[in-house]
Amino acid sequence: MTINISIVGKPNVGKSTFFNKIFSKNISKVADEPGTTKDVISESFLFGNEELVFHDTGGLKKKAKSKDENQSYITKECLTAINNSSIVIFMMDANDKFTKNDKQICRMILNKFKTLIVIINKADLIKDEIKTRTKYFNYYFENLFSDILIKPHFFSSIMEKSPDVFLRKICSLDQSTKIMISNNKLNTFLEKTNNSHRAPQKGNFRPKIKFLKQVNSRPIILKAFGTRLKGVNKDYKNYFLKQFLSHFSIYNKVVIIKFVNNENPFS
Ligand SMILES: Nc1nc2c(ncn2[C@@H]2O[C@H](COP(=O)(O)OP(=O)(O)OP(=O)(O)O)[C@@H](O)[C@H]2O)c(=O)[nH]1
Ligand SMILES: [Mg+2]
Repeated sequence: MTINISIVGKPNVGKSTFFNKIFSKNISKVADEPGTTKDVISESFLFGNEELVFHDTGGLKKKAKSKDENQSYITKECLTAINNSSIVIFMMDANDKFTKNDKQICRMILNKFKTLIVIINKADLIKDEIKTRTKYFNYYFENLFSDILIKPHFFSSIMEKSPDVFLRKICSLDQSTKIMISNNKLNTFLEKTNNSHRAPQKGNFRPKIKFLKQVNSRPIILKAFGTRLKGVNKDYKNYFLKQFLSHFSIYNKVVIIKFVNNENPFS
């Protein structure tokens, strides 16, 4: 199987250095100035049974700064690479602040149902303690992306020996998008969740999810059937989704659960 992976992020964060590191060759031009990569550079290799195709893209800039022709070309090329990939690596500089723009880019990637891997590069240049920076980035990914389970990875594309850990992660994340979970397993999960924390009462009634069924993989979509489900509030939906993600160990991607007010899923 072929897995397409795009490496994206702001200019100069080290995308091309990381790309070259994967292939242990200087394929993509690296320079200490933003705007070095313009055209998407693609290269592939076999990792186990998988053909991994990496796409190194030019740096993305905030909309206001993207007016010039050069930048709009880079942005367009980058978006095409994202659309053609199932996995997107979003790279940041470890000393950078997490901005609204970073949030928007990650959200855009997730909304396209891509698997998102976040790499905080240049870890060797961290001025604070690594613990402080880990807390800083974890905070944003836990709080701004409350509908997915994701943890950023710190890395140094020039100091660390091998990016193998990411190659293994890519393969396992790709596998996890193909799953179809049996009704049996889903309903064991449902019973456990209902027993520990059922949806709160709305008016005189209490919603009850009675049956859970996966209707699609890539993206993973589930239907939750039950009574009075229109009364399930947003907090409970988020809670239920998070419980689902951790129970089935689904990381780095969006899962959709549709609540269907219907007692009998077969009707
Ligand atoms: N200290 C340190 N420097 C790094 C690291 N990764 C990349 N660099 C340096 O950062 C600069 C930019 O690296 P590039 O790989 O060209 O960055 P890029 O993200 O591809 O940049 P654009 O193509 O302009 O978007 C170069 O001087 C690299 O040597 C790292 O992990 N640590
Ligand atoms: Mg580059």
